[in-house]
Amino acid sequence: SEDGYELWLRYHPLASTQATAYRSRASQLIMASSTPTQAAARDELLRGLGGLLGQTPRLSDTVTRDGAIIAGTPASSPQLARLRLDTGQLGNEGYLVRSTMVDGHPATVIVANRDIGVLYGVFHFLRLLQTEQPIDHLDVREWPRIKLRVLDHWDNLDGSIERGYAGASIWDWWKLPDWLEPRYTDYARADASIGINGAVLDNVNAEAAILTPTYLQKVAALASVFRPYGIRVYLSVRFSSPMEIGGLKAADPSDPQVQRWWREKADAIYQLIPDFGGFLVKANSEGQPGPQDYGRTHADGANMLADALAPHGGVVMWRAFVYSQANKDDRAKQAYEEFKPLDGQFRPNVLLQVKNGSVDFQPREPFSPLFGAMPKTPLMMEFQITKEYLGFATHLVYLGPLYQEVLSADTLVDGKGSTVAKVIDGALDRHTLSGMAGAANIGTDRDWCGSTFNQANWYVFGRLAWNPTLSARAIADDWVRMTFTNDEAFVRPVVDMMMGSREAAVDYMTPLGLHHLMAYGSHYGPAPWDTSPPRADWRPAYYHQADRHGIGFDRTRTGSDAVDQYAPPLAAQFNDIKQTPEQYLLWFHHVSWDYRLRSGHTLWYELVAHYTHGVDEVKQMQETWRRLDGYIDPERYRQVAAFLAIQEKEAQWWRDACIAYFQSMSGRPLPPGFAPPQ
Ligand code: GCW
Repeated sequence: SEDGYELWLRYHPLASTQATAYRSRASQLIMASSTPTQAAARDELLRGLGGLLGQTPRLSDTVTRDGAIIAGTPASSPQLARLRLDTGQLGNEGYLVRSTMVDGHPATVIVANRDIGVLYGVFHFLRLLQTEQPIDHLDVREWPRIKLRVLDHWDNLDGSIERGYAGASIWDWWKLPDWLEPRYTDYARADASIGINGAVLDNVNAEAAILTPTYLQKVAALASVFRPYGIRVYLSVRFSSPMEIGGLKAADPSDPQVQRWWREKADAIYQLIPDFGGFLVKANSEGQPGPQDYGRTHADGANMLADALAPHGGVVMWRAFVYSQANKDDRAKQAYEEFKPLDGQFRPNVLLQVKNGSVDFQPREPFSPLFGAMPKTPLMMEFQITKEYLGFATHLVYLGPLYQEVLSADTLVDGKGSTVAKVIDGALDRHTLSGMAGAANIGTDRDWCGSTFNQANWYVFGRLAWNPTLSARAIADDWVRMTFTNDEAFVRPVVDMMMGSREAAVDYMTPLGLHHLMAYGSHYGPAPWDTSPPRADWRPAYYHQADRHGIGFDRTRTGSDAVDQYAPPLAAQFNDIKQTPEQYLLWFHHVSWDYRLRSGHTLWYELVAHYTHGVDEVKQMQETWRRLDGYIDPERYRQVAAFLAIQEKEAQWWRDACIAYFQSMSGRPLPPGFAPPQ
């Protein structure tokens, strides 16, 4: 049945003409399977070819006919060694997929320096078939631009997931380590298929229990499932763990007893999990304990953990997501203020993990000014894949354009072209350690992600972590073909719909640079009026600042001066209302209702127009989908249709609620053309 469990790895039979052509290129398979990774790669290839082509190639030791596939490393395959292909640039994870002659026969080779590269190459080759690409003259050379490509699971040990909208945690802690769900392997396959090589298993709001021997056995069992797929496990750790499970009185990073506790804990972990990745830490943020509790800095805390992990090759991913009530002025400034002065103070095995924007995973934020501001520290990107602020499971919002917008943004810190992508892939400041993390959207729902289209967000995250310069549209195109069909009449409108979906959500939720208007707590639905949150910086009015005169957060030099956290040319641009891109207008400026935008219309008019346009876009998406009935299975078709209807209803709710509320501030009538019919 079409329940979405297969994700994009649907090896369903291809159209017969394609299949016939491909079969002649898959006549034989020469491929070792003596290591777990080799076996995983060979199993995947056979499974994929069997499903797509309705037949599997004959396994063989030598090439005896045209159309063989040879896959492996020069070390594991004498045939491949003899070809002397240039694998220099590939590193440990890269691969080649090439059409070439072997022993007088045309053949396809999948070659890498390490087994894991072969597995990645196999997935690439299968993708070419799934998307019906020509494979007669292949010359693919791929390697990841970013070293740590990690999913952060915000999974609690009781099985719930913070900001998870796809069921419970897929980690069944009760039955681990003795029962290994087959689902763990499918999870690893899906991750490996897009190059994800790390998984942080537990929530950043961490529980000390994860570091007890009982849980570490369970973690080790998961690590053993993931290992053949090139995925390392990491753990979120609670900074005060030495107190909670170690019996110490404090967790001060300068206390030798505390340092010893962490060293011994790290040693114990590596006894069980020799390739353990390291720790992720949320400290002194939203009530979590941290080094500042003892008057120490983030660097002191991170370095203590880094020293414990360093002998084993582990890393610390220290989060920069900090804000506090004490900061009355502007929450958006705090991370930069706390971390920038620490540049150069972190150990070499520490990465600073920075959310893409300076507030919190909003539908649109300018990139965080930390990117480019700490050249001596490897900065890791943190994206959110789960749609906490973007309609949870039901709204169709493809996040590729959001990720791409941030990655391609120019920080200008080192002249033109100093993009965020170049900061995080290490190219700009010559870091060898680099990383990109995504807060996962995965749960026990049959379709993993709560909706079919949410699967695309897991997919695009992985592909961009592998290469942050890829285009979101090209990735969407691959995903649609793999997930649904190669029929152009379906692919084109659906890709267009996906590409426009994020802007639609921005329009019906928070257009023109507005942010954090969501209901307190749930973050679902509009509540710009809500004064109930106990903290000022949790109240929407803190962000929108609407009054009789205007709306928007003044972050210019006459306001909070957050603009000066950016490189001087950008700071100047954002400081000037005339030069600020309108998509960030109310992020940086408090603007009068009658201010004229580039269109010549007033701000009030444009605000109403954007909200209305967002709703219209969703109606358009529904219209597109209505025309596509019959191209795919009825199960998935119907669910998407139903979810789009929910989205339309809620887009309308957002629009009406926000306009009504802001109208109570602006006192302006609805502009002509937008007034409701009498
Ligand atoms: O977006 C906010 C969420 C919290 C989350 C926090 C964080 C894991 O509302 O649920 O906690 O960010 O990223 O630490």
